[in-house]
Amino acid sequence: MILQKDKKGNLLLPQEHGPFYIIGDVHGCFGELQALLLKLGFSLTENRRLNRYVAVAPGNYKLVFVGDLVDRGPNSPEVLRLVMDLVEQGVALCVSGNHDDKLKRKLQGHSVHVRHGLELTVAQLAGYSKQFTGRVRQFLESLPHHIVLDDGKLVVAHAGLAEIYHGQHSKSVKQLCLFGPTNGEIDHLGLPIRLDWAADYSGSALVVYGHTPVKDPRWINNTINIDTGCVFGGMLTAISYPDLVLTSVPSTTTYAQTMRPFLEVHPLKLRQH
Ligand SMILES: [Mn+2]
Repeated sequence: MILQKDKKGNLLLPQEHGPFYIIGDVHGCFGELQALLLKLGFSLTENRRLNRYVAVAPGNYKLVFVGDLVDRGPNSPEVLRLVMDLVEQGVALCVSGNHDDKLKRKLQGHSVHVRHGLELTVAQLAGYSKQFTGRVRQFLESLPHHIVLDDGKLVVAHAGLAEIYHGQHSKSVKQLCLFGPTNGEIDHLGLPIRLDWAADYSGSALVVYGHTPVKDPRWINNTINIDTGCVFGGMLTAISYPDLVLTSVPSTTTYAQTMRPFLEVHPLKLRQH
């Protein structure tokens, strides 16, 4: 696979037409990720001699992860190992989520608040070699904040992205991709108030994203949120592209309590597929 970047380093893969399976926030739910990949028809083995996972995709499908591979869940290091191996093998692409970005800064030696599940990831990584954490740091540093696929018809960004920023690269676009727009205010739980960019979206590209847990995958305009809160006791969801079929596996247990309630899907805004 040729990774094309524009002059400013943003990842463009317009020649990649799919088909894809795009996967929502995993947050260290390794067992559920394995179960979802099996359900999608991937075969997954571990080559112990090379210490690598090997996946064989059904047909010519590739995986695209919307980010937030880590934190809160039971096994972030193995999720990282698997996704890193699949990206190396050309079977998967991945964009950065806000949790991945924070782990990257932690591994780079920056001072970050170790909370919101990062404390679990740090403890889990303590059982791994320095070589492995170095590989994780390099991998996280390589992740784009969004990717443009299929001649611009598909955009994947962790928190979604308004059309005017598709293919753009700047510090503020990166912030939007990782966190989504906020209005600068704090709610009663002390969390930033998130604005619903998707409600105003009228772009022609399909935008697939995660970040804000929803009870069911949420279509609004030409966007879909597939973060169905696996780590919070929901489901891990994939959407196929271009045929837009949803596949989910339930989480085994509630690994973390969400401070925000899951967003309910507004029936009038539901798009049927
Ligand atoms: Mn998340």
